[in-house]
Amino acid sequence: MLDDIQSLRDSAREDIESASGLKDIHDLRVKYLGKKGILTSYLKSLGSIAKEERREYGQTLNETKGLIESLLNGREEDLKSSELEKNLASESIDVTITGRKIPFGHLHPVTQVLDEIISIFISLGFTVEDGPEIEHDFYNFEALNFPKDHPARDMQDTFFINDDVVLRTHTSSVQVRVMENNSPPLRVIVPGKVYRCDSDVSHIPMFHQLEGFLIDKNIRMSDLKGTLELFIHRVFGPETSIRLRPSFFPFTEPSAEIDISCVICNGSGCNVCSSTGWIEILGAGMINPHVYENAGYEPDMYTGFAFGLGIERVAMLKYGINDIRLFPENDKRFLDQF
Ligand code: 2U9
Repeated sequence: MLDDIQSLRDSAREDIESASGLKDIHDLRVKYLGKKGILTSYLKSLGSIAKEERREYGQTLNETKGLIESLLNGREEDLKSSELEKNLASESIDVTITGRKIPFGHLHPVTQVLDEIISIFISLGFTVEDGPEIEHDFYNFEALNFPKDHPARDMQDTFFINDDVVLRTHTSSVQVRVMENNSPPLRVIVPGKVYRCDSDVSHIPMFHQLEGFLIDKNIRMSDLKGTLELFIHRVFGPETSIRLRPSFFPFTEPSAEIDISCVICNGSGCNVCSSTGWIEILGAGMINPHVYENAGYEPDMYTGFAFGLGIERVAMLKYGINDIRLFPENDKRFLDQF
């Protein structure tokens, strides 16, 4: 019996010394110490040993188990550290290689221009308001002095939800809501999406607008001109000239289109300004007294100016873009340039 155990020890030692990897160690642990392992089967046979020999035999088996375990653990450690040495020798890190650049995203060019314009008006004391894009006919048209069946409604290429509800064609609808809930003095801008059924190189069915107004006592056309000239100088530079041309909007009287000297050719004439030297950039005017009445104001008490501009149009001029449809297309090759 004891001879068998000695030869078990010898064969275990030989096996463990010739193990060449961690997988071998695992297999040998199973072979000798596993549930069905050689040593385990010896331990199970203890019961059949004569009582007087059992104690010594059991003790020898336990010592053998301890020996095999420590041989396995020792060899395992040796193999692990030689594997580590091997890896350290073969894997090297070159700390002088330049790092890989992580590409950062950025805001959409329309958002960049919108943010710039909003911050200019905030610096002039205007507050920013927001409102529904699906709007009642009253706020989008009626209150802004577009009576039902008035031809001026045709200018707006409206998307109808039903006879009384539309996708807002301008953000001025929000200003009517502001007037209903507040008393002058008011200095408000409303940036946001608007919808018109139109599509070509200079029109898209959803675009961004910023409409603004200022209402107080004794506000005059010169206040309108001074404010918008300052705004234009901040966006396009102080060398930019402006001119006012008479126009018509139902919600303002008198009304004007505001042109800037061409930012491309400086007024000498190019295809962007159709050789006129001027580019139309804003609509504006003094708020029509009917709008005050519709909002429940005393029409003789206040005066005010209002203005509106398309954000994509400003972005096109700033960046020299010739097709407005590029903005909603979201082609990364286009967007990456801003
Ligand atoms: C209230 C009363 C009047 C806002 C105004 C314009 C002139 C204008 C256009 C510019 C280009 C819209 O995006 S665009 O097509 N806007 O010309 N907007 S005055 O007038 C208001 C606003 C609110 C209560």
